[in-house]
Amino acid sequence: MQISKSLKRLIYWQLGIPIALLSIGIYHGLMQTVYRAGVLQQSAFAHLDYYQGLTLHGVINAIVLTTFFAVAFGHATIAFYFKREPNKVVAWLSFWLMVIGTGLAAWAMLSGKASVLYTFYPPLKGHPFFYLGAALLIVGSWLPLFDWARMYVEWKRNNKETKTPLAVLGTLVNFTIWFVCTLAVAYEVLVLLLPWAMGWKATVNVTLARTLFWFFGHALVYFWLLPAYVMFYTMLPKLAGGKLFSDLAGRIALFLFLLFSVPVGVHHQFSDPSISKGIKLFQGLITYGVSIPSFITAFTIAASLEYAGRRRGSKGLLGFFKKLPYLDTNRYLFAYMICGLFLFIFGGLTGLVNASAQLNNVVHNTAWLPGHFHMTVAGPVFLAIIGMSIYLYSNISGKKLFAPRINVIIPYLWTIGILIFSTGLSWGGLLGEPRRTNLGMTYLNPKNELFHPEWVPTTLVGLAGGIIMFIAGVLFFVVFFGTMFRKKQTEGVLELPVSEALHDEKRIPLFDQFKPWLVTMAIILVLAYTPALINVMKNTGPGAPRFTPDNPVPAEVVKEENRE
Ligand code: HAS
Repeated sequence: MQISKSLKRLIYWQLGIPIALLSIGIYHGLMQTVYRAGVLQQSAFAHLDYYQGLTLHGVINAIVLTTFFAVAFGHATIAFYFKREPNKVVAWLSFWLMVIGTGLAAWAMLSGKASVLYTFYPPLKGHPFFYLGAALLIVGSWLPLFDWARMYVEWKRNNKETKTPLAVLGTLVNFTIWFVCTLAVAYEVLVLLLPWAMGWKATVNVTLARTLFWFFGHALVYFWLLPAYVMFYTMLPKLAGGKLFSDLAGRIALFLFLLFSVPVGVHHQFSDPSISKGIKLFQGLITYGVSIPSFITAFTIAASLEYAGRRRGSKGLLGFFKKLPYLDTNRYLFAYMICGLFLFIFGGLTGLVNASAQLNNVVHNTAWLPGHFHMTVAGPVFLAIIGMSIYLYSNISGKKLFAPRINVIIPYLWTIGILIFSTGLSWGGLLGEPRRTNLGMTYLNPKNELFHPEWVPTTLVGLAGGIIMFIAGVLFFVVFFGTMFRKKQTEGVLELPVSEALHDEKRIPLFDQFKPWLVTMAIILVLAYTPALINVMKNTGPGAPRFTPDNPVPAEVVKEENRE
């Protein structure tokens, strides 16, 4: 499909800016493994502090890259399936808000004034521009939803009996989750953190801020995941040479995400004393609920791959695995997606461990956690993002891929890196190795009385994985920017692989409308969060003053009468 120059330019910038920033994000990822393995035994390297680097790593990779990509991919998906372009004024306004927000936050982080990590927990205080930047990035990313929803309503009016394309459904579900969950973090940032960071308020309610953050924080992970799921359902079966096993299974999975993605945030607060056990149990159970759509996906995609393999003449129970196009340079998206799915088997299993309150006691705040989330967000999510970024860019620009053979091995190299890296972290986590700690300063420094020799092998394994991931990342930049600097060979078009369904079930109205699901979502949210918020307000404790990351003493003394 031909698209306008304006939409092409918008998509280029929305993919190009975060990928350029990713170079900083990936560098700081490598540095994390270096500090943690005790190779560096200092608080800063090249004038960048450990926590400053960790903040840049988390914010760029997990917030900026993922949000820009979700919007760019959303524009591409909606335009492709509706054969109409989104409103350009709205789309560009959204883009500029996101760019300005990113610029403000990047300035605060690079100047060392916001080393508060991507969760920006108070009482650690960042520069007000950091919070303002985050708010603008989020508000900017809301705008396209309203325009896409308008396009959907118009399309539906003329296509009452046609099933909404699965990719469109996935995009709308994802941005609805995003809109709902970001309301809480917008409140946290604008009402609690900004006035406190500006010095207008002396103290902040830490417990409330954390609870609002996690209302957003777990749904955030599904906002990262769903663009990848859209690709798994609507593109992967076609790329594998087969069909999607069941279209209805995809719809059910997506609507279940709408119900269960948000009301589970308390599972990040199992150790917070301000929330009672009953609420933790309830949200823990719903957390198992939110894994159901991923189990549905695992079986549906596995069945689709089996169908593809059998079509190509595979024999035996698992023979189909041998017939898949793992190294086909023309279908390189397959490689990016299958590697992501493979990693997600382990990412999902470790998530199920975290969700049990008892097991969570063992792993909370240990290196196990980054072990888990590098097999999720740095697994299926990251691989889908970089694979699709290069695919969209080369198709829309009409430029042939630079170094296609290298391109197809990048996901495998990355997967080997992640498997080694996450093994080191998970193993270390079970031995009590803390996360978010510059281990080289103390625990991994043999001269220090806190030296922990049992964490030497675990962090060295992490370092080995980190180096392999870094090499894969550099190769990706070579391919992406190599393609960008090539001459245009053909007229660029917006084309996406489209999988037919093997079982294309007839339209069931319940699975083709939003209203009943939105109402149910609201009911579950009220049930899960009203008691949690009542608890939090009851057990708040004294307000906290401002702290900086380098000092255990508050930045200034707060008089008793100014505490809230
Ligand atoms: Fe999580 C913490 C529980 C999924 C990301 N998670 C985190 C954090 C991040 C994160 C970033 O309950 C840290 C936050 C922080 O900084 O503190 N998580 C879960 C559960 C799931 C889950 C139950 N997480 C994700 C996803 C993420 C993500 C997805 C990013 C995208 N997580 C937790 C909990 C915590 C947590 C607690 C808090 C812990 C604490 O103490 O702080 C589930 O959604 C997982 C379900 C997934 C599955 C896997 C299905 C498998 C599939 C692959 C099939 C493969 C095929 C291919 C077909 C059941 C779909 C085969 C091909 C071959 C070649 C073999």
